[in-house]
Amino acid sequence: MSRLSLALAAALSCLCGAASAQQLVPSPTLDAIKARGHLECGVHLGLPGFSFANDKGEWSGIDVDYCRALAAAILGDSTKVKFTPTSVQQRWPVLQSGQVDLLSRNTTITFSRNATLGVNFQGINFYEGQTFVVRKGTATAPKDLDGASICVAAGSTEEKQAADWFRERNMKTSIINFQKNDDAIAAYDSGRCDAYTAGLGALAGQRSKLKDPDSHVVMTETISNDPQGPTTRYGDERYQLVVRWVLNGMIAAELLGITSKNVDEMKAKSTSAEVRRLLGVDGGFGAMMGLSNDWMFNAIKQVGNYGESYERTVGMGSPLKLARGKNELWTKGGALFTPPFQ
Ligand SMILES: N[C@@H](CCC(=O)N[C@@H](CS)C(=O)NCC(=O)O)C(=O)O
Repeated sequence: MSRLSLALAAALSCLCGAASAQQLVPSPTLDAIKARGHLECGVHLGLPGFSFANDKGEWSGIDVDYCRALAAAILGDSTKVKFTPTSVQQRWPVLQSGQVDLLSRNTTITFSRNATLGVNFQGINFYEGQTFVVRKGTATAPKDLDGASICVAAGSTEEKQAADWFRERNMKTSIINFQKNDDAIAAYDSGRCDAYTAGLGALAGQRSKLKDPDSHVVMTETISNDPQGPTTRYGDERYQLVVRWVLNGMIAAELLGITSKNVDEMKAKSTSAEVRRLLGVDGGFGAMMGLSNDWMFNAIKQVGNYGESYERTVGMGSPLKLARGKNELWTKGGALFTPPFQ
């Protein structure tokens, strides 16, 4: 190649680099978050392990952690989040109206929600499966519930799935729905229903809401596939990209062995191409989304990788003591997956 064409190629590649930095599509949501200085995160009303506020109003849980990681990625500070509790019904208008920037609230990804509610699902942070809690000695598996009455929160995936599951099996089960979930639990507790249905992970924490938790059992068999994850409104692709890739980044960090404890060392010393890109040493991935290149470094340092968050909130380091199961990395037999940081 002549010296001239080499020079031309070099000039063009510089131009391309510069052009891509300027070609950021507008993101009204990211602009609004930066201008107000905090993220608005819609969570559950109070579900131990997922999103739960203690007496001091401090939120914790796997869904809460995800919003903290997103705030760290966008604003550099995981504490810059305001949590808005939402019920099964309220969550959609709260998101659609722009009152929150996203839902991180045990919300199942389904076709009809995606197609008709103007919402997009940005990945899976928890594989849930629906089951039942019953009084000890009355039933051991869902198939034992013929003729039973079942309390459930109205407007939930559980309400529809229970109806489908029992109808498909010609079982005579009556589903009693309640506008408020805590009313459904209370009705079950007072003996109005033979069972209460919700997710297995949700029930691990909700069981503590019963007057005498030890006289009830949560079934181990599940009747559904309930993948849950962060949910955004239609529109604003660049913001959606950030929401999706922060979750992917937490999963990738676990896969690559990066933790909140070793992230400084990994950033300084790792020779892995993917680690270096994830932590902003190479590649300029943050800038491609209009963020600091430290976006995932901040999220991992301040919140941790997916596994750290899981253990602390719903796993063995928490009162729920849920095994990883499907929520284990796909390389270790689970279903938790991330595309590459390339
Ligand atoms: N995965 C379900 C979860 C719905 C849900 O939050 N259900 C119950 C049980 S975990 C609940 O606590 N609802 C709170 C409420 O609205 O009162 C969905 O997306 O519909």
